[in-house]
Amino acid sequence: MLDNHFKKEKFKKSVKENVKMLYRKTIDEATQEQVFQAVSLAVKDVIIDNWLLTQKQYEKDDPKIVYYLSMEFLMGRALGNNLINLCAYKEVKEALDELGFDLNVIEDQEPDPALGNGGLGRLAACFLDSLATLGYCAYGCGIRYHYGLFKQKIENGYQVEVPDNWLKDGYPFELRRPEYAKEVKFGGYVRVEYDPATGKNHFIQEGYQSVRAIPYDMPIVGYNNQIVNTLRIWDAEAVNDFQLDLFDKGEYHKAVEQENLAKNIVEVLYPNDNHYAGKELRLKQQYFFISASIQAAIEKFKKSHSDLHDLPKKVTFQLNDTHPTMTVAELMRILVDEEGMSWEDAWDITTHTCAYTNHTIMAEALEKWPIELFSKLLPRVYQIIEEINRRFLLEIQAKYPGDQEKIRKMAIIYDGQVKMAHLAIAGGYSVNGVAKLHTEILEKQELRDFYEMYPEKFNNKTNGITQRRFLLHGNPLLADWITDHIGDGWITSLPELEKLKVYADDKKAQQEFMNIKHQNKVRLAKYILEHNGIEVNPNSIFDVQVKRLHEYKRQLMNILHVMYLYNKIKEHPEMPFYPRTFIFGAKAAAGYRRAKQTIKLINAVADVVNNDRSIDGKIKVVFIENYRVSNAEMIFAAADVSEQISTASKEASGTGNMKFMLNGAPTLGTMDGANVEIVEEVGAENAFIFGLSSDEVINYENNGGYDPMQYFNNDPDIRNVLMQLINGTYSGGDFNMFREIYDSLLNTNSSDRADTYFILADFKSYAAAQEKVEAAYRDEAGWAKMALLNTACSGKFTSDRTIQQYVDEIWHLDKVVIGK
Ligand code: 4GP
Repeated sequence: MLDNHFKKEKFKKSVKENVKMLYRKTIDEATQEQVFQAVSLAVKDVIIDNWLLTQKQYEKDDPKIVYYLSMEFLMGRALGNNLINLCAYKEVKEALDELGFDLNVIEDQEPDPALGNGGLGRLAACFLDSLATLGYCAYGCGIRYHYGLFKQKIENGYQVEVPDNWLKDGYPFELRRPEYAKEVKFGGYVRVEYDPATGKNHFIQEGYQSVRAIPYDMPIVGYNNQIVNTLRIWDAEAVNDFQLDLFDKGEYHKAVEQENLAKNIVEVLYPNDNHYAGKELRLKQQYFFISASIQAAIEKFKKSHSDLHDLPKKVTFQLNDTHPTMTVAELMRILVDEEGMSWEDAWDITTHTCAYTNHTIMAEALEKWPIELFSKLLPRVYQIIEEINRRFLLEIQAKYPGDQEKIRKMAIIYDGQVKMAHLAIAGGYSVNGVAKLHTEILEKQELRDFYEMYPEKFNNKTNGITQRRFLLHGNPLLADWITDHIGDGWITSLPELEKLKVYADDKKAQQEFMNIKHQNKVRLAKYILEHNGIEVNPNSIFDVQVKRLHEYKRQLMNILHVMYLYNKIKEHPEMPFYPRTFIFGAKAAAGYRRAKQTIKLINAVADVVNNDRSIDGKIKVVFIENYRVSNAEMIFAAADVSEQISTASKEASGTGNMKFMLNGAPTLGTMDGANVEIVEEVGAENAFIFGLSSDEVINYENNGGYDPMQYFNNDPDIRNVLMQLINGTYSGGDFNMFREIYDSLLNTNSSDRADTYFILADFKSYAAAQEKVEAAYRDEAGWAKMALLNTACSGKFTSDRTIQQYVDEIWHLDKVVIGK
């Protein structure tokens, strides 16, 4: 549907007008950044019409709403994506050409809104895209961090974090909505007032500090359906009127504190992935956005409904991991304290409105807040959680009389801590994992007691990704080729890619497919040369591992394997070897020492290997600086091999694996997370699987018996590589630079189990799988077929399928069609 605003002449005119209005310039005087702003404004204008239309339709239909509550939304750039979903990309590209600008360059002016760390934040962004595209009424609710995830610079091989001031030039795709501001209260104490008329106690928070939460709305454009949903992110401002009052009373300190609270609360995103740091400010952030979001949701509900008992029919709160679990208590507080409802009714409503998604089984990610901190910051909310806990324990006792062990393991408050996952499970009607294997592990292992008690709450929703961003926008050559062969149905119905299977053996199709891959590799090679100064050969195998840096993801195993290959080439210069480019991209949490050392090691190996003329460029190692959504799109399109090598059982799902598959890169991986389902779809013969199974890993973890020393002692290749960590080979003679990594694998003097992530156990099967990759790649037709089949079989992994399952099995939303 080509909106008439995108008729070229009209669009050009409005861009010129915007440049004039915004900058008092003519278009030929404007900078690329100014043109970006002007173009975005012109696009926003069209979006706003659809946004209004959508709002009207929602008012008319009164559909059930899902609030997707998340501390993170890793959106990536909006301009290109909005044009894609408005079906106006090509028209706008032409219009800009005629004005003398290149749309790609204009897109590059946009900061990458990085309000998330990795997996769960990017998943939230894909989900919003699918919700709008499928026509469901959804709000994303989050925080407008003034600084998103840091920018990564590599200096002397080390990661350096640079603040990401993404708002500095103003962000064109947001709308400030002060009329919907909410007050959020922290601290103070609770006064109880007995009302003899009703016989009820009233709980009144006093002596608190508060901040004003101001929503900023970002449009979420559905694909070709005129639907525009909303991502509502909350900013904080001081509550000014209160302040004056305090000044008058001489409470200067309190006024300043309140001002600071507002300043600090939304300042920065915590840069941790799969990890809980337990900072007070983080708890404040959680309550801040949850309180504001839930207040707004209830207010909206009450505008068009009279009975709050109907809330579960019209509203669902989906908790993206435990970070938004405060929802359970905040909803209870509003229903009981503000709406005067009985505890029982309020609990019934809450437990039919909240649902929880688990994204990790890493123990260090479990949120457990110290009671002292919690109760001081949120006195009333804490009281409510105490009461929820008291009743929950009675329920456990009724089911398992006399079983103290169950109470110890399941209590919401225990051992001086508030356990957020337990609250989320007790307070919600659904608990889901994000891949089949992950959900199974939750049921059998991590959340076993809860599964036993509430089996009906548990379900699986295997993750998915949006093909609109990661194929249609990120890989236009392949997107066009697919559309030429099977039509464009795949854009909204990814399983149609299956129709490509008939081309798997077709020589011409194979050649075209690989030719596109080649062009994408050339595009990436150019980027690498410009950004890293490293020349890579587009005819080499592009073997790619891009994701957050985490020990369980085992980037370390990958680079140790590179060291091993390098040793082999040096020893046997004559051996046949297909040139490889090992590409890494990863940010490490700022305080994660081991992860940062791994980055240094990768860069140190790159330095040695890339500069060793004697190996004829057979191996190149590239660490792509500042990996993020925008360069990810280009990287997936150019990959030959997708490295998904986490220790089995540790990666809940993975979503990068799906993006590679969609773009025709076979998986080299363990049977972990969604890899299992990828292999199910594409067939084991079209993937390279290796390593311990998740059962084997869990068995070692539960029963012991793993000894990495055995591998070190018995395998000279492994020993050789490990010795190179401490003999100066990659550190200019410094024996200590990588000592800690060495120790972590064999360890001898720390309390952690040596080689926690089973790198040495899996090393040789990984090397063998890598050999198979090389052999397979030499068979050109065979490889082309495999690559093509990966794309053809990736239909299951669209987030449209995931969202439809959430809708059918958890949310029960109503479909909305504009104009109906
Ligand atoms: C991630 C998981 O590590 C990843 O496997 C999964 O695909 C993703 O969530 C989305 O479900 N977890 C996190 C986290 O991002 O911080 O726990």
